[in-house]
Amino acid sequence: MKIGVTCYPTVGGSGILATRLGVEFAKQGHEVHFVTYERPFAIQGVDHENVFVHLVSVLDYPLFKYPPYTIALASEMFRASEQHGLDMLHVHYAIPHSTAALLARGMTGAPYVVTLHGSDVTILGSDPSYLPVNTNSIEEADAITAVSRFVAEEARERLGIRQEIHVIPNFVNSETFAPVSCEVMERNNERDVVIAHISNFRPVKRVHDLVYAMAIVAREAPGAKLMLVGDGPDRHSVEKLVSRLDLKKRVLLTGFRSDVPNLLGCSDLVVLCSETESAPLTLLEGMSASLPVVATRVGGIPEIIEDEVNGFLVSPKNPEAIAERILRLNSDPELRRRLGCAARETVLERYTSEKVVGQYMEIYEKVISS
Ligand code: GMT
Repeated sequence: MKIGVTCYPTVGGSGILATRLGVEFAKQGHEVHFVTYERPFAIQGVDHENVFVHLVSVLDYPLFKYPPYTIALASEMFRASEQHGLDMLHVHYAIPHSTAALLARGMTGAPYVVTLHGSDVTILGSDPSYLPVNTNSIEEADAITAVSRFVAEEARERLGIRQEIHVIPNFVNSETFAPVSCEVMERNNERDVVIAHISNFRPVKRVHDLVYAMAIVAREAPGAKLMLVGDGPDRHSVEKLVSRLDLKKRVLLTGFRSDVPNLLGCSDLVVLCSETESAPLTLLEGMSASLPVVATRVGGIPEIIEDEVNGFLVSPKNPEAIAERILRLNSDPELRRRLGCAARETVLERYTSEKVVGQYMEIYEKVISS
């Protein structure tokens, strides 16, 4: 099969998921053509057999305040389809990718599948500036998928989508994200925990809540450390808060890291305190590494975490609740072990590439043959 894939190549989980999925199909012998404005981050510096990248070039012109990216993308989709005889397009994140795919299908006849990831439905997708065109471009797709039941329900409620939406969860490579011993840093206090948070530091992640929680944790567990991995708009203000709360010795901001599996090997638990999430990859990665997780009871997270069974759920915007769960885990290694094992079991049962990738292929086969 020849599959065109469009996503945001260098920001966010939707691009990572799209690239992971494309690479999995390429490994199975399919031809995968990424149509994006940059080479997708996850394949930078790596040449995969059967993987091709078509870069979208956007002509700037003094007349434009906003260069029309959607037209440039649709043009590149058209070119890639014509030159390589693509069987279909799979677009991740509806805005503006499904609109470009709809335009391209009008010219080539190639069907398109759209995967809804989160704010393409909620925050952005339902904003009046995008709503009618976004809804129409999703509704017109040959198949629609969503990464959680939460996103599917939001698409029905907020966008009024009536077509069937197939819920296909996000996935991890359970061998890449496996329990490993700590080799990349010194663990000089084995008694208190190392907490990991990995994100793009967008306001929706509420990283400040975790820093406030850490101030509470530090009073009872002076050896506990927090490792904040990643970069993004809130990083600077988070750094300032760490200084203001006198936590510089306890909180390490690593910046962006490409060796997350190793960092998880040096961690005892993962915390995610977002105000909304559809199906966070970082949670699945921590769970796959057999770590207990503390996460907010928002969006699609309760579809993954069962409170006190394979992690802890807490209410959002509540540093005290996060601190309380961290302290419980800190003082009870057996609880950490039990939740961590259950977390890995959950991943192996439902969220590995082996369990998930085939669900997309079934959809592709249906849209191509109909
Ligand atoms: O929707 C967004 O805000 C951005 C999007 C992205 O591109 O990273 O994130 C969403 O998609 C990811 C991949 O499916 C999910 O892991 C994230 O939970 C989801 N983010 C939100 O819903 C905030």
